[in-house]
Amino acid sequence: MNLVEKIISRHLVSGKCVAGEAIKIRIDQTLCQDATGTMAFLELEALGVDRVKTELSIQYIDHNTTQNGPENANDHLYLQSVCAAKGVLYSRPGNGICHQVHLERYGIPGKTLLGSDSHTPTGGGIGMLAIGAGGLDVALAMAGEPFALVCPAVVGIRLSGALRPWVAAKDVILKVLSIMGSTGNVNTAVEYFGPGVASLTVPERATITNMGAELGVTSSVFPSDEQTRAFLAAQGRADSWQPLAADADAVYARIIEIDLSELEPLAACPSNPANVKPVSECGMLPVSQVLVGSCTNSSLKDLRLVAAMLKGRTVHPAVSLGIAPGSRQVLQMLSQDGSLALLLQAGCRILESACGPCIGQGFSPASGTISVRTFNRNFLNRTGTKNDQCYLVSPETAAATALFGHLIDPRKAASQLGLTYPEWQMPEHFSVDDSMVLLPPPPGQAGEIIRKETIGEPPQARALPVDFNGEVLLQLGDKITTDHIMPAGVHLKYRSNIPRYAQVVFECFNQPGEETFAERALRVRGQGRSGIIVAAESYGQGSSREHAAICPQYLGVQAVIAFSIERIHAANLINFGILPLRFSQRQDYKLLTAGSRICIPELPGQLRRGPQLQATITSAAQPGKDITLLHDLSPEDVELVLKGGKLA
Ligand code: MIC
Ligand code: SF4
Repeated sequence: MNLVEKIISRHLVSGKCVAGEAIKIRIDQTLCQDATGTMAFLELEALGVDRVKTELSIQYIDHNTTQNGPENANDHLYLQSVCAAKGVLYSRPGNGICHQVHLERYGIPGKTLLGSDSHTPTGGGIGMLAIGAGGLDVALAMAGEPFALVCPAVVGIRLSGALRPWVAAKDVILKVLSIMGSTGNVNTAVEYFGPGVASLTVPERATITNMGAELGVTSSVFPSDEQTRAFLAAQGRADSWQPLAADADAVYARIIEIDLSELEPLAACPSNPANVKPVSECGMLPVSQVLVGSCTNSSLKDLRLVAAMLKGRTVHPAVSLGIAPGSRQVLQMLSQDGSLALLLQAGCRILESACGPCIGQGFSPASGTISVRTFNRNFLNRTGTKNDQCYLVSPETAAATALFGHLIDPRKAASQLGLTYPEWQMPEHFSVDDSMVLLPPPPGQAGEIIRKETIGEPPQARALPVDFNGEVLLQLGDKITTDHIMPAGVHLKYRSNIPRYAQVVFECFNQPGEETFAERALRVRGQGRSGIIVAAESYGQGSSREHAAICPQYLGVQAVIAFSIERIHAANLINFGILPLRFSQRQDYKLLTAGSRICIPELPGQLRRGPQLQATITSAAQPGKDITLLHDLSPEDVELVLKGGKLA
């Protein structure tokens, strides 16, 4: 067996561990972050659960920390009090980004982790089977329910050689993205193996598994070996270690060979993480902003390297350089070893240990200028600046760029500056201090759950009609991300207020002076028709935010028809009573422009009978045309979606 199969088999509750089979697995640990956590806990309360049933559940405060207005702090009060009541650990604001802290303090090789954040697979860097999901699925896992998924086909990535100086783990995953792309990888997992694995430290592995989210895979996993043991021992957690690896004769659906020693510095160019080019071929692009941080590249290793490169130098006058350490542990150690002083001396702007600019919370670049980031997503407008140009690179490339004021290959920068590659030594002991994580009191001893006025209600379910009569609200193209559907940035603070947040569904497609998407959807709903969204390939890429289903559902959307829908988003649609459908004939897509009508008679019977649905469309181009639509729902999903979702 390969490692993914081994971990799945040990956690299997139902189904067969065979690629493509519907399975359910036991979840050992859960994590939530605050932008998805408030809704997840409102849902957990709605489920009537007194106390969580996992080995460990933890809530992190890391996304909504700018606190413009009372909403963020109100969410934090609610979360702190509800975690105490339900038996959940609470990581206070300032303690760091969920994935970084979880890796340092709570991840355990061989365990399963379900997180209400798409970058949860960061935990694969330590040999966990870590999966991102919508908040309701995480709430159900906290309630002790197994997690349902399609058993993934496992792609093996065989690493050989070792990285050369100035080439980084980020370049490995950018290489993988250039090979596998960011679409078409649904129900796939990625497993790293081969002689090159041993040379990569846990933080480097975590950078690689983190951006498996951008491939759209279910999870990414590294073996648990001597590197893993050393990392856990340095975190004072040696007893959490166990060796784990694929069998020597393990079988993979596909094998990709990567010789680490042949890699070079790469960049993901605007505006998709899979739009990868060698940095040396990007040209001397002038840059206004460089940001180092996010759950991808904010480890001690990353930031010490940046400090060493900047030592005794000043950031280029055209550049604003922001650094967000991934955790309080990282920041403490940078301050203890003098790296923080080097960064300050160089003119860096030190941000708090949180997601910050990665989710559009400040640091939007100037219009028409280039931002270079060590983050994982460069979807259009995610920085908060319209038509932004964001490049994703390694910390090595970022620091070099900050010094030169234009995008530059760090090897070239090093030779011009006479820099030798800073050696990295894993500390024998990380600075361990868990005092910012609150442990829940024993059952019955927590105080009241605090609900300020901005804490809303969990979503209201709406059953699907027997005879489906819908209208297309919007016809979209390829790679529509959940950032397009539900913008974050300045709207992120409305996550616990569905009616308010729903006003900005598809805001980026609204035209000045015209009816907004939300107004159109509510008008159609008021006329008694179901709203329909039509899209092309890879609808719902990116984040796990279930609001990308909840808010459209609130506006009356009851179906999405696309060529393909990404895994987490498809599950979120079902969870909130929206039908995920596929075209059987690609040419039908063209007919379904906004305003077209679709009737699907006797929907429950058709859904239960099989994967094909007969529908009639009436569009400007073709009145009264019969078409066939497809669904991939299991019998259980059919019943759920008909009722209006899992809460119902
Ligand atoms: C993201 O990186 O887009 C987020 C913000 O972390 C999301 C979760 C969210 O929208 O709250 C994710 O990746 O799942
Ligand atoms: Fe936070 Fe960015 Fe990571 Fe999402 S991708 S968890 S916003 S740091």
